[in-house]
Amino acid sequence: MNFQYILVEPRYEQHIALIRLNRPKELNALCLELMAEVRDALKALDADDEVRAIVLTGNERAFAAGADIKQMAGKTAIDMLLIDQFTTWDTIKKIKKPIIAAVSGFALGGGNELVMHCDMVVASETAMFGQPEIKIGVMPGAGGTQRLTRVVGKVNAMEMVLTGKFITAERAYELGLVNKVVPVELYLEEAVKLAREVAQQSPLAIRLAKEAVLKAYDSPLSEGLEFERKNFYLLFATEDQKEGMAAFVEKRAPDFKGR
Ligand code: DAK
Repeated sequence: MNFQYILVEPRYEQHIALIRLNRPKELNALCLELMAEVRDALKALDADDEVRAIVLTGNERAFAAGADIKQMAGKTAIDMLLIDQFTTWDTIKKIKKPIIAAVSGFALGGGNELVMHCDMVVASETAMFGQPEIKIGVMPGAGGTQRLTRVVGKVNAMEMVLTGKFITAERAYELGLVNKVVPVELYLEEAVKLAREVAQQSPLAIRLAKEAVLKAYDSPLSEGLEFERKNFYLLFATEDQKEGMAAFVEKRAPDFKGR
């Protein structure tokens, strides 16, 4: 897959794909073209049967320092409306395969929002997270006020969104924004390790379980439980359920086929 602003390795290793944001001079600022490439790459990987987990990363200095301010600066409200970036972000939100963010350096504004679109996050000790939009006269626009608040709670979200202050990886861990914090030389490796653990499971079970966890974000408990129940029953229609349980009984490793 050839792109201008990202590097994509669909076969990074067995069942694991890697997407690397690649505008290093601009700290991976998320220009519209880059976001469109991320969307297209994710869609292609989602449709690729060989891929069971996707790792999304930047470089050591920056995951992404936010939307491209230079590209946005002169825009009017109507320009922004007509550009309709929400469709791109909504497509990313709907990717069915698990996405693991490997974050080092800055994850700011839209960068942090992109991290929050991922399912798990491994951060390097040098990672900094923030929603600094307030400092340039705006506010988060890709779910920052909503997703952040659900994860870190009202007062912490208020502090980040209203002051624009960055938080460290350690603080992000305390607040539940990231799964683990590791030395900088290990962040990608650890994210891939996590991807490997996910990729060993039944892809169908992973898909329905991801769907069910995400359902908890925007539905009352009773509706979420109902949804979970249906997905649970559905998995008993898969060959992987038979294989997984037979393997347990026979004391061997399961061989999941995604059927
Ligand atoms: N946009 C464009 N260029 C950026 C950038 C950004 N967000 N961040 C950094 N750069 C560029 C710098 O301009 C500089 O370019 P040159 O001057 O060398 O040409 C280069 O990257 C290196 O940056 P610095 O020289 O500033 O490096 P420092 O280490 O001194 O500072 C920094 C690093 C990350 C603290 C600083 O660059 C910074 O504050 N950057 C801006 C962070 C920020 O405000 N981010 C939020 C942007 S607003 C939406 C979806 C998403 C969004 C909105 C709507 N919809 C779906 C509707 C998102 C909005 C945002 O993210």
